[in-house]
Amino acid sequence: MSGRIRNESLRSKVMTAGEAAALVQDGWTIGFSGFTGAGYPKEFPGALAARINAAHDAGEPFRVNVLTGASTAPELDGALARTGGVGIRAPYQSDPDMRSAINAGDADYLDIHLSHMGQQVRRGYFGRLNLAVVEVTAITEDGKLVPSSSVGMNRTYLDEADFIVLEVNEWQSEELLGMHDIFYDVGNLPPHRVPLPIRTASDRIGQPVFDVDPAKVVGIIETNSADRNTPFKPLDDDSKAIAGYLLEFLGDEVRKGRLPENLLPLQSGVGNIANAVLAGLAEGPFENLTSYTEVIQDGMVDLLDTGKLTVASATAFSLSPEYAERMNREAADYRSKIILRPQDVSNNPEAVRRLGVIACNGLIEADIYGNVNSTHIMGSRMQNGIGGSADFARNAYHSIFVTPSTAKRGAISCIVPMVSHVDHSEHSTSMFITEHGIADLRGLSPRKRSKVIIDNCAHPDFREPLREYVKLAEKKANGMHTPHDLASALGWHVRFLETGTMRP
Ligand code: 0RQ
Repeated sequence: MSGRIRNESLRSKVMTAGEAAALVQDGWTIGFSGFTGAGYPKEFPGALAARINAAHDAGEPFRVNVLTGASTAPELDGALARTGGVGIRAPYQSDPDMRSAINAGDADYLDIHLSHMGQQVRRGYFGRLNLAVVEVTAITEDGKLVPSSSVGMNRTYLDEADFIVLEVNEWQSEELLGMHDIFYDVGNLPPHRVPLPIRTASDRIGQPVFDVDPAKVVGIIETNSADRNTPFKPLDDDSKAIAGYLLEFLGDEVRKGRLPENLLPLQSGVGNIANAVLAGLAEGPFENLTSYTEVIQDGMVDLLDTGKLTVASATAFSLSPEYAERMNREAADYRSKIILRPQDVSNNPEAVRRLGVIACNGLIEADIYGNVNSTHIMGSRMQNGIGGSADFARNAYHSIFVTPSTAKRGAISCIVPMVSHVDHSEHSTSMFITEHGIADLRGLSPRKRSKVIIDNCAHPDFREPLREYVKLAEKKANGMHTPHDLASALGWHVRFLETGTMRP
């Protein structure tokens, strides 16, 4: 037994993952820890998948509802999705097998703003939370839980679940103790909410550990397994160009006196482009930056190392294997500069608005009037989910969206006449950036927006077809505020589905 379980009465609850999974009943709703490949339970999900498969082999029904912080890893989302035994999945995923289960209509996916998840669980929208399965770094002598590499929904799941299984993962550095900031009052439901006392990204307002009711803990599994995040792709020319335009824009705003020299707290979305933007900042002129974001990617660790970033506040790490090892080795040094918070604090609209966060997120497609689709391929097929993008985009000081101008080797234009699904409406978007340039939408009416989006952001091959669409729409529309030709507005998507390309 590892020395990580320091509370004597809890030590007696150690068991195997198989023994813990045997406690689960058909139809249970389980709240798992885990956020972008960090801090998810490593052994319990596999054992539960085996239990579900065995039930199915015996001709018995067995389904569980899977709630998490956000996406996890193949050992959790993948393993459970492959059983065909996932009922509801919420609030975010990015796993290929889970995506297939959702798009096959087998698993019911509820794609939910990450900051809203806590109140939805507490109000019982998913029914009773039967079990919480939470990875921790250690259990203290007085029975408190030291969080691991993500905080996510853990506070809520530990508080709300009938039963709790803990995984104590020795791979996580013990030096993480003190990095987390667990604020409890944010979970109060209306009309008992209190102001969130965050005035700067570096404010600590809570405690470093989770409280837990030991009577609810039914099992403790000891593990020693690494978090599994996908490594980032090497920076390509398009990502570097996008980062360049963003830095130029920020520099201009400082020169015009509209942003302070150290900018405002940065939020950077998931994905390779977001990581490239961070790499650009590491080489850029800005000093004393802060970040108030959802995940800490490799690029943000580099920024901390250069000293250009003074503090990074988030809910989880989303590090490549190499950077995760480094974080583990040097957690004691990073502890003063990194704060991991519950996701209803990291993504809290009140904090995002007060701090004036500069939000930068990826998209699947944007339309000529500024609406953004972050989630659906060709209107119907779920990619990942909205995640925290709208928690930030809707409330940010600048709401920037970045994307390559085309997808699928140029067959798809990411700038389209009308988005096939809306996640962020025109009212929440203020800038688009592609490898061709930046469309600054501030102060522009829809028709003026369409001109700058097409001229500055669309791929040159799609600019004329987009202008032709605008001409047609202006002729056919029943109003000139946001002119559309409803008969052909989604024609590009239809053409892609029929021919494999949006190109005329
Ligand atoms: O498909 O994987 O099959 O090659 O979508 O696209 O270009 O690799 O971009 O990794 O930055 O992800 C919006 C999905 C972008 C992400 C999205 C295909 C493309 C590829 C991925 P393949 P890229 P990224 C919270 C931040 C929502 C959640 C969020 C996302 C795959 O950013 O999930 O923002 N966002 N969270 O080929 C068809 C198009 C396409 C397309 C791309 N128009 N049509 N396929 N793809 N555009 C806040 C935080 O703080 C973290």
